[in-house]
Amino acid sequence: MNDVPESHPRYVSLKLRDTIVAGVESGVTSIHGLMAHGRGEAFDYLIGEQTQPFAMDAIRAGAATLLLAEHPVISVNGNVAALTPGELVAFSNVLKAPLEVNIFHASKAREQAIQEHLKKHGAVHVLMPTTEAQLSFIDSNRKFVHPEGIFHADVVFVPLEDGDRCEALQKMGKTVVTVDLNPMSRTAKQAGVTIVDNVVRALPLLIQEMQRLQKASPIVLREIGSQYSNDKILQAAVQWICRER
Ligand code: PTJ
Repeated sequence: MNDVPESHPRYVSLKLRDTIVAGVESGVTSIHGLMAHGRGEAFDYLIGEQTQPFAMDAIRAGAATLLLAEHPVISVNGNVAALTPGELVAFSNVLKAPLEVNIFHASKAREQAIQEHLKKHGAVHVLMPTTEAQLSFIDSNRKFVHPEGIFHADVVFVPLEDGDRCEALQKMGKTVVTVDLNPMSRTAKQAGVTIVDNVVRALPLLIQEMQRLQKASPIVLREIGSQYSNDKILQAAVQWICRER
């Protein structure tokens, strides 16, 4: 970004806007991704553009859930690929889980662009959608998955998800951990763990938390999961948004 000085009070937010615009220009992000990003910006403004305690609690539960998983998979769409490519690769290495490209707005070219973008940031292997394996209960492009990836997974990390696939994954018996700045979205309500935070802040914290919990016993991890209530976390987020200012 050349025209906005670092001292600008909205610098971080404007820099993220530039990153998502660059994502569209390079063919990684859908044009619709700009609208999704704007929606996210509005909610981020309302939560104070900082990671709040309800997000930290969800990050802890999300880390425990992912560490307990037998076949965790990280689903990547055009927005997340543009905003956090390096973090996604680091996350995949720490969790020892594959990255899988899965997009809502169908485009073979964009799927390829996302795969190449992740590889440029250090990913060795990126799973791609196939027609061999399809999710039930869903009609959109997101039903096309990889047989050894999302199709086989018991826990799926799906940041900036659409509610339909979240519901389909749950119906197929999979646990969903999501990141969504809108605590009222269908995804936020459907997921097992919803981190109400900006993905650019949440991912590094989730990686840190997984590293911290990596040596914890399954009993400790299960205990973290059993004490967690997604409904309460979403309520806390809504109350925080509606607080008196
Ligand atoms: O690459 P594709 O084709 O898979 O498309 C990706 C988008 C994000 C465009 C697509 O999944 C979509 O349309 O999503 P929605 O239904 O608009 O939902 C996006 C959700 O993510 C909204 O609830 C936003 O508030 C939220 N969101 C947007 N930006 C961020 C975010 N949450 C966390 N961090 C963000 N940076």
